[in-house]
Amino acid sequence: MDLNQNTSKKRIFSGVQPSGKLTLGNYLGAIKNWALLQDEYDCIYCVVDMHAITVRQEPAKLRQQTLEVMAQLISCGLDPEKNILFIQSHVSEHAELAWILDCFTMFGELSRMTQFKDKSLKNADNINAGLFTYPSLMAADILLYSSDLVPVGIDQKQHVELARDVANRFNGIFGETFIVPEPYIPKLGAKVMSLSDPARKMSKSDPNANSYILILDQPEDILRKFKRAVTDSDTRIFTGENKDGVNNLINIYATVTGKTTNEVEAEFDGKGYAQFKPAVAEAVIEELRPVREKTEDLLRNKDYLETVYKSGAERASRIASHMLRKVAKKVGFVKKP
Ligand code: ATP
Ligand code: LTN
Repeated sequence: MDLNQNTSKKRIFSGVQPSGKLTLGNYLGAIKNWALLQDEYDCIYCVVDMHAITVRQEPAKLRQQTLEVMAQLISCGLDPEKNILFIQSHVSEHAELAWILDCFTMFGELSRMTQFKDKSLKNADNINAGLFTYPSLMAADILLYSSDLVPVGIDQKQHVELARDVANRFNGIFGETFIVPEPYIPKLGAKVMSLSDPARKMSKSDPNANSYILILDQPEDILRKFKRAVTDSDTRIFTGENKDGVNNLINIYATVTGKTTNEVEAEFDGKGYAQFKPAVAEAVIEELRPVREKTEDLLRNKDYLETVYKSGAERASRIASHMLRKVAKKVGFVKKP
């Protein structure tokens, strides 16, 4: 099935950076929930390798991670027939529209982006122009597809708001061209915190490998990481203030098992971490097992994977090239013969 602009369904677009291996946070907070949207919406998901090179990447690793993320989108439940799944660098319209949007995005706006400020601090020796104009490329990703909704975490909301401002500015100058997108925070979905510093979110770029669970982690690693997870001196299993570590583990267990926080507290009433931590690990191991096995299968079957991202890029390109032609005409470029 091809997604087309005439359907009454709203369009969803989101991107994942192949800047590392996907974590339990990416899975529970994002991709697992995206799979629930595939019947109700027209969904397009992109592995944003062009965004990833705004910080230094090892080429061989970037290639492998890009394929891994693509495989994981599928193994987490995104059906390649129902969703368009593609790799950003395969659809050149993204770079082309990004350039045009750069010329409608103000230096001051980009300077205010908190991700730019954070990443500049973290990569002080490589504050490149791509890191600065990252949000224009993201705006291009979103606006090329007339996306209505953009599922993102709270950290990306500012970028979606910038995409809205740029869309409105362009529409104001040239007439209705872009759909003005809304950030979309799905109702379901958990914020998963770091296992070593539960005040911070679990993140694939964290230098401490014990802070995150990877979707591809082996069961013994998952068990070891949960056993080492930081909790507090209170040995009882219940949620509360200043109990970030336990709150996080209870939240993970509840999300994976479908139980409420109260049910989890009741289940472990009178029990300690020696019982609770392995139970959380076990639940996560069983949740991730089929995803890991399917990913491993897909990575062994590179031909199938290639068919998916090739057809994804073709379908994406049909939509994107139409929009780019419209934009090129509006800004005054001569029609390509
Ligand atoms: P990085 O470490 O490179 O900043 P990340 O692991 O934080 O990456 P992103 O690639 O920025 O993840 O995010 C992909 C999607 O996963 C986003 O929608 C984001 O909100 C979601 N996500 C990432 N980490 C978590 C988390 N710990 N809990 C819930 N959702 C998360
Ligand atoms: N910046 C996002 C990834 C991303 C994205 C997008 C998300 C790139 N392009 C378009 C939504 C829509 C991130 O780091 N999570």
